[in-house]
Amino acid sequence: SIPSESRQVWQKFGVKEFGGKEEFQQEFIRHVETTLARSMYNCDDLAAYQAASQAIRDRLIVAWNKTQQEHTTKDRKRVYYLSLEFLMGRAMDNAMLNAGIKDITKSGVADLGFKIEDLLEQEPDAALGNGGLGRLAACFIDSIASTNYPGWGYGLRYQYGIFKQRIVDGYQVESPDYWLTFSNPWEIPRYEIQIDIMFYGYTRKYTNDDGKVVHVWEGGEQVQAVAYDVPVPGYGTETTNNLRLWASKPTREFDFEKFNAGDYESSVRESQKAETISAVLYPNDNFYSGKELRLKQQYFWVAASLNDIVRRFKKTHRPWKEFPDQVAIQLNDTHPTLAVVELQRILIDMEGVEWDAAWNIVTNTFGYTNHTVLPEALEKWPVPLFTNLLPRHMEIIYEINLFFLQKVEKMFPKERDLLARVSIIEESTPQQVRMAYLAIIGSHKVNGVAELHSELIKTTIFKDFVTIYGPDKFMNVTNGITPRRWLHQANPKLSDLIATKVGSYDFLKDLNLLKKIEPFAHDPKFQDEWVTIKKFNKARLAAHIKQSNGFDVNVNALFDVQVKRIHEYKRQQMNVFGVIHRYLSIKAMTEEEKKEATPRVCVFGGKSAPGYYMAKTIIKLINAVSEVVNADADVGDLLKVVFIADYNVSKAEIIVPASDISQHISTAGTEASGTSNMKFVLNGGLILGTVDGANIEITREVGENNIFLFGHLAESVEDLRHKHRFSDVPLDPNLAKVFNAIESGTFGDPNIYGSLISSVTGSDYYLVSDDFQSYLDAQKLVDQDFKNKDTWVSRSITAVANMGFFSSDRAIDEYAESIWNVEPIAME
Ligand code: Z16
Repeated sequence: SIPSESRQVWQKFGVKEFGGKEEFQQEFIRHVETTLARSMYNCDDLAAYQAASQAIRDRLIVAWNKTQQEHTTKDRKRVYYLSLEFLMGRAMDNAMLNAGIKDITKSGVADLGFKIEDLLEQEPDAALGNGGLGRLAACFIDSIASTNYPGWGYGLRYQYGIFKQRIVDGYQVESPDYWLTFSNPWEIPRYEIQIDIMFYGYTRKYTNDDGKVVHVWEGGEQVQAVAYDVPVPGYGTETTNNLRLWASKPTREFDFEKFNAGDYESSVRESQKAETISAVLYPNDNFYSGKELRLKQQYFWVAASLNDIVRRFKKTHRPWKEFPDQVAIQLNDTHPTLAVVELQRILIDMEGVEWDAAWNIVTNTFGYTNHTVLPEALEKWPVPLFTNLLPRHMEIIYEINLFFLQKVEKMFPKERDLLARVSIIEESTPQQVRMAYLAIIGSHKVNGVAELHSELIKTTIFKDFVTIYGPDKFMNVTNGITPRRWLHQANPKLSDLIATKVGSYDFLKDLNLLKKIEPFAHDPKFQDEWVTIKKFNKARLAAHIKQSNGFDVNVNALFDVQVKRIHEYKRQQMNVFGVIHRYLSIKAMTEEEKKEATPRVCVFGGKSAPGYYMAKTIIKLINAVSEVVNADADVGDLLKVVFIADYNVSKAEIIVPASDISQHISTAGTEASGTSNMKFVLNGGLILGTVDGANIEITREVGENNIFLFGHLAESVEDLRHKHRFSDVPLDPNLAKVFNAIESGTFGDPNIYGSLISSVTGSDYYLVSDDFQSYLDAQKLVDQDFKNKDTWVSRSITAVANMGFFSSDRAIDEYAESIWNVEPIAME
């Protein structure tokens, strides 16, 4: 630490946050001329983006330093959000808005000859996630900072984010997303924070001088974890939290030996192998694939994070039993479940804590969030693979399981089957480690992400654990979204309009204040402004479509949007079948009837996992339908079909504010929550959806007149599936017409769609046929209601006014209060 006489010099020259426009410009030019070694003669948009982001970065770092110092000094409990995905999107606009410096920078760069919008476009998305789960993590860390909680995110610094999607001949083609081509101004490399991580090797035990049995794990391969810190600025607060992402690097020892022996090539190969651990994000959403590299990623990230957390705790010199008073760790899905085992290992093997005391600490530290009930998404690792990669962890899991099963047997001595059902080890060939069970047993709270979903996990996949632990261990925290990005940033005009009625921008911190616009739902002037903004946002999307797809869409048409990962359970196939049905209806219309019809633009977007054949077929069908429909002169403006390639966070910011209707039409009981449903409604679009996930709570908040619901309820799904399996269920007649059109070659070679059609005509697992008529009825209602502009806009306003509950700030407060037991720290 610095001697006190030197501190004065430090204080005199300590970096301050820039205040006004001129200070920003000074910093901007300094970065152009020194950081980038350029000048006003060769500064293009990219260089200007880089210079502006450097200036903003400096400001964030000042606030980051101050926050971290404050949190360390106050020494209160912190929360750590462990997520294998953080789907952050772009950082610059968010940083400016949260720090309240957008006006300064905007006019600052304008004076220097640049448009801020052009600079923002230069930034690549940080696309370190697949979909809802990753974006939720991004919204959560924004809320944790904005509500002044001391909290860090921990994740992996993938060199390749989710793949980029192009459409070639109607098919999805993937290419790598190497997003770090230009240095990333939003990260601070911490080369000094290096943590050794081991894989493989063997275990051995010995009795030490005190007669204690000590377990050692040794002889494995080593890699190093290097920290990269991403500042997370809160909105309207100086609090700037940290997202720490780990990158894998070879350890020095590991290449030295071979290098010295002259075997340069293989020494380099070894080091490249180490770097592959954090190289690429697995591109599956709601699907588990048991690859060894994925388990390596999980352990690498978990071990580095826990080492970091434990090191920070040890600096406080508290006894171990106080660990849960200082540390809360949230497991975002089962991906970080190894953390439970790793903490137990650190405590018993490295720190000499007794098993029971250690296990108490562990279970009081962790909370586990479940995001799905789909069986194909639940992680199970084959015991042989696990034992080979992490031998000591496997031993500890056996111990955890043994103690747990002994407890269960004592509680329910007569229930022999129960033990097999709840065992962490599934007795299959090979045996499997059930990660969700391990996460439940290792946590003090387990939560689902919307009410229905939280009920479902208690009555289906985790039923036995409710019997064992009682219902209090299981709870619901309905997901939320950050209104900063999803209203203020994506839809600045709407945010400004709302502010005129609320009287300030306070609704961005207290979203329930949106209620204040409800009295204006029928106010003609307010309605007018509302409609004008929606039209502006539709025109902005239309311009994007023109640029990316090459054709015009009518902004007066109803914009009907379904953008999300492509998955059979999300039922994009039902949507496109509905579009075909609409097309066939239009073809059968008289000119008189056409005048009465509501024109539609059907927008699709989303990525398929590269190996997901059925999802890829759905994309192909959407594009085939788009080609035929858009070129059909009989149809004209009545129907346009658009597939927007490479759907990502920054595209969502353009698409979401432009919807009149968005579709959230999963088979009831399959979508845990959904979060884009919240984003669309917050931006004045209405939902066409099933009684599933958060749609149910959105209905409760906005009122059932302001949402279009259809389809069977979750409670009927099992029976319906049973009927399909054991009897002949006739195909819905309208769907039959659609299939006839496809099979007769209306959309090209019908063979392409054979398996897609037979998935419905066969077992129809997702109940497309069962829900189809109800879906068409709801669509018809949408068409009719959209013609009544007055009621439509008042419904839109009323819906937005009642969306306060869906702020991720509310979700974070619930986690903080009932799971983490952490409190906000006001900055001094
Ligand atoms: C994911 O995005 C989700 C669940 C899951 O098990 C894995 C992934 Cl990658 C999604 C849910 O499907 C969605 O309903 C939910 O809103 C989201 O997680 C956030 O909870």
